[in-house]
Amino acid sequence: MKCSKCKEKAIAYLKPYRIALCKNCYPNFYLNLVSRSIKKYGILRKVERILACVSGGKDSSAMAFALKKLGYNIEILHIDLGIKEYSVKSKKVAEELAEELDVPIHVVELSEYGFTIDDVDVKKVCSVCGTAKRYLMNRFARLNGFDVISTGHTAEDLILFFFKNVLSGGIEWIPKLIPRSESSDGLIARARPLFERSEKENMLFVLSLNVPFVTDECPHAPRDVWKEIIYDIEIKKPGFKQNFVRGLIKLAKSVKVEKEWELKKCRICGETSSSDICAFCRYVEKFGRV
Ligand code: Q46
Ligand code: ZN
Repeated sequence: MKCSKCKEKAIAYLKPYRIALCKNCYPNFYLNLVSRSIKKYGILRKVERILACVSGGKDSSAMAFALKKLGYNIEILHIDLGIKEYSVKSKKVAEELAEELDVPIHVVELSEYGFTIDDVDVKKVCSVCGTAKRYLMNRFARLNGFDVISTGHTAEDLILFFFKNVLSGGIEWIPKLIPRSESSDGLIARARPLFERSEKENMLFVLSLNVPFVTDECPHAPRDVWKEIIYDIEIKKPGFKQNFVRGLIKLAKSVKVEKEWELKKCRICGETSSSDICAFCRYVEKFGRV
């Protein structure tokens, strides 16, 4: 198979775009797609100070790399979750990426709060981990004057989030699917510049440019049947993920939520919370060693 642009050997055929691309032509094609999403949906602005959250996985590495190449003003945040060798490798990758991009890196250690993800002895470890990451990202961005937090969420992540929440009756979350939210009440603006990109597109980008990323999977990651279902649909209906996610954004913008959370300040840490004590501080109490 030959590259549709330069006739060199192609690394992949991208069905949704009906194009085959080689290692040299793919990165620009990908960067154009990311740039188009950012502009079309007003996801980021060049004047903003952006905190790019890098876990070390291919998606967040692709996000930080693409933003820097497109001329955005990023600094990297890595959260060390304390998941044995996985966290050691992830932190190393985030540091390598920062060095390669010549951008500042900040590392927040979850252990400084008295526990790590390996100490969490409940079934839904990922739910505790997700809360901890969101809390630490927001706190760091707020205390250090960042305008916006950028994450590597993909089209698959948004579709999974939608299915899981709608199936459990949680439609009040639908407005949160928008690719850019603004800062309010101590919550810093959030941006998902890769929301139209698939994991495969991100993987091809990091591989074609040798961007550092961890290949190991988190040992706590559960098997996700929904992800397999989404892949099956994409095989039978190429372009499904992109079309679905664009539809989701329209839905997210049009849904009016009747029940608004009453936002308070956590009595322990002072961060924005829907209850007197925020979920993170409750975890610190539950899992903390001190
Ligand atoms: S790091 Fe944390 Fe993931 Fe590991 S414990 Fe689950 S949520 S799987 S992105
Ligand atoms: Zn708190």
